[in-house]
Amino acid sequence: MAKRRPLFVSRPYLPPLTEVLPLLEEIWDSRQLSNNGPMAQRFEAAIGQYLGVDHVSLVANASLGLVLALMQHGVADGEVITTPFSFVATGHAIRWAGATPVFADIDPQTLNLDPAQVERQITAQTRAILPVHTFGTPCDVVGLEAIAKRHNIPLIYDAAHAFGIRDGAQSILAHGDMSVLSFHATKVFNTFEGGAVIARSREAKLAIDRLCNFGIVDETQVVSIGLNAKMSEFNAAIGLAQLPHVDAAIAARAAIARRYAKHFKDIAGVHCVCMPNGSGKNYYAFPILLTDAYHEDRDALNARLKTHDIFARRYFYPLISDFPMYRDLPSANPARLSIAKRVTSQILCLPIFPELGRDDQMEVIDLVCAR
Ligand code: T4K
Repeated sequence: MAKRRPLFVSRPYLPPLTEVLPLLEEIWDSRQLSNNGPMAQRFEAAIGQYLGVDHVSLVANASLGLVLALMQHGVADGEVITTPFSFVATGHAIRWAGATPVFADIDPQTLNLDPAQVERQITAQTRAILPVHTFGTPCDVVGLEAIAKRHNIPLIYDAAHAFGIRDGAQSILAHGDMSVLSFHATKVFNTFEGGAVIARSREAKLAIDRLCNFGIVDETQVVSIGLNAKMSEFNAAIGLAQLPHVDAAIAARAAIARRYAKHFKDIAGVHCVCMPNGSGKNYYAFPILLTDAYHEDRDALNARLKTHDIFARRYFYPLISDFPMYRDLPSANPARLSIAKRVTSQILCLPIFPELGRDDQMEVIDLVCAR
């Protein structure tokens, strides 16, 4: 098979165009392009059924979904405790919702927020906790829930990476007060751009739906200062066409993850963060940590891969707390984020996507394993 160059960290899965066109014809016929039309309603029901959750609100992207979820929990002028080891959208959403992020350190195994560190950061100003299921690895939902309950603080999960993740028998999205998924092009399941907010009750879902549509209740009533965060009919149609293929796409990712894990098992200094261990995972990313036992540092390996036109990515480097708009916050002090600091200097996400060919992957593996 011809090698694919450049080789990027991710490449979107797309359904056959022939399966999309009939859905687009329906949109063309109806002339309903947005505002919770028939395609969005069908997709909302289908995605809820697939994920095993009841109260789904489609949104234009996860960033807006996070803002809506935080707004709904009244965080404005308060503090929201979150992880510094995430995509910058996590921090920005807190700011757009009118609150100040407070960073807490992460667990060295899961790379997710450490509940003990979260509890140390709780003050009278804390309005919510916003953990991330980083790379689809479930947070310590039990520990976080106990803290949230004890202090009566809402728990909102950034589940941008967590499509289809299960925690035992149930969806990981069943935890916390709300969870927010991303359906961005780079994700396990994509609608080009898109996302969803998962709520615990019908009332909470309706509140998000209203916030998503300017706060409108009906033609004469507007009850909140909402946004326009609606998913269009086009994106919903893509979602409907993608859904029948997502299990196969995840299975293809799993095979790729297994091959990486097998080859890296005995390589000194290469630690696989998400060891493939069965169902309930989605293999969104394949992050490795390069420790001192490896013969070069993370940036040197990344540069070496680039000379072969292979573009791995340092997700997440820099830490959110190191960006200029956050680094002066007291909680951004690197001395208090020692695990996150170490992880951000060691992390590298290798290419993983359903259509990654064996030869291409073997070249990545050989380059990582080469001395
Ligand atoms: N919370 C967390 C924890 C997140 O990770 C994210 C997003 C969010 C919230 C916010 O979700 P959204 O509002 O986006 O729904 C990418 C994505 O844009 C972003 O969605 C994602 N996380 C983040 C981890 O990765 P970049 O700036 O690294 O993307 P970019 O354009 O460099 O793409 C990465 C690679 O993917 C490219 O090298 C090539 C490939 N690619 C990308 C796109 C967009 C394609 O092959 N086709 C494409 O259409 O942020």
